[in-house]
Amino acid sequence: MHKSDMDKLNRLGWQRYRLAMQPNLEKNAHVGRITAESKRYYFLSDGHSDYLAEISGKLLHRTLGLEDFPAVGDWVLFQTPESKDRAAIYRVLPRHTTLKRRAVRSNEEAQVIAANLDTVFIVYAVDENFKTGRLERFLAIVHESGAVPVVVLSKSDLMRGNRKTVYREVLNIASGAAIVMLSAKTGEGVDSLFKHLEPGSTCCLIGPSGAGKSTLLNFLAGSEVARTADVREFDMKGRHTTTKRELFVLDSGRILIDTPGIREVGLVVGDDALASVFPDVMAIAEHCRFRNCTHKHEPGCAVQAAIVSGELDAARVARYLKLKEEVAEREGGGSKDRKIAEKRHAKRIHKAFRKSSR
Ligand SMILES: Nc1nc2c(ncn2[C@@H]2O[C@H](COP(=O)(O)OP(=O)(O)OP(=O)(O)O)[C@@H](O)[C@H]2O)c(=O)[nH]1
Ligand SMILES: [Mg+2]
Ligand SMILES: [Zn+2]
Repeated sequence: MHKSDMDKLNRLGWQRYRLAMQPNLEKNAHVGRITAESKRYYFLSDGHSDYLAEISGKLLHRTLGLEDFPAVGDWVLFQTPESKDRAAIYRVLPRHTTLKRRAVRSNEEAQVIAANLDTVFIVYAVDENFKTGRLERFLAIVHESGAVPVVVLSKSDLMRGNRKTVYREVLNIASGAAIVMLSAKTGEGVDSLFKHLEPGSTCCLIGPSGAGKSTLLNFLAGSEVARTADVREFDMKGRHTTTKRELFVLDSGRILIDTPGIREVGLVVGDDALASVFPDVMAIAEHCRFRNCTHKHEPGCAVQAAIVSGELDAARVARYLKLKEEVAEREGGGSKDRKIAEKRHAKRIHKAFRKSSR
């Protein structure tokens, strides 16, 4: 790769990726990064030009599940055939980190939200609707991804409750993740975000719809790069203003990925990620009499004892048990996952054949 090409790729975060993964590339490989995806095609950039792209037949044959398809943030190799107006992606380079959740309507297949992230901002609004609801789920998928989670409490200008109380409530569930409270309206608190956003690093914004992800992105970009919508426009189901995942390179050299609000955060995580989210529960569970204690009704259960003594919050333990069950269920259903993936694969190949023989 020419040095000038490399410099352009570095704008997209290539340097960090190269250091982490040391990809072994052919000399003339054309490298790009996926900046957005739509149902049938992708947008990618090599730092110099933007391309509309699709995956090559060769890559299609090798994809088994949704996870094998390119996702926003992926580094890919591509060609630009003269006969076609779209670039062809023929390889997805190994991922440094992968943020995943279970696909909507729970057909159990994992879906990649974004790849090659350094940091993930989990954005929650502390306005009058503030609830810490699915925060532990979000934290779990970030821990599993390998990226660093930061809890961003947005809309601090609309906070009704006591600042300290809100902060403490989040501190109790954030399991050591950094917490930043800010307002993208007044700019208050935004400065302390920058230490989690090194130039050249990639950060993804996730959280419920309406939390203020795109507004924060615009604030950091210094211009309206993403569309936002007034909360009053939200219906009861929550209106999803951002409809696709998209990567933005800011003038400051920071790379941010905006995503649509997530309602269901189906877990695709292992026990380790769960343990990272609930270190307090795990530490106490060490003292249960039985190693395989379910913390529900066993004699000598240290977790139940800690609830009684007030050391652990009963609601938090209940959430832990629920997530643990979900993780175990998924692990048991692995073969089902594969069957669904195989079926899809066959269907996809069939379709591609029909298309090419037309
Ligand atoms: N007062 C106040 N309003 C904010 C702040 N941040 C965002 N908002 C408002 O909240 C509403 C939703 O903001 P968006 O940025 O569109 O939310 P989002 O998280 O991107 O939503 P989706 O794209 O649907 O996931 C808009 O009306 C914003 O103006 C803030 O810090 N203070
Ligand atoms: Mg948005
Ligand atoms: Zn126990």
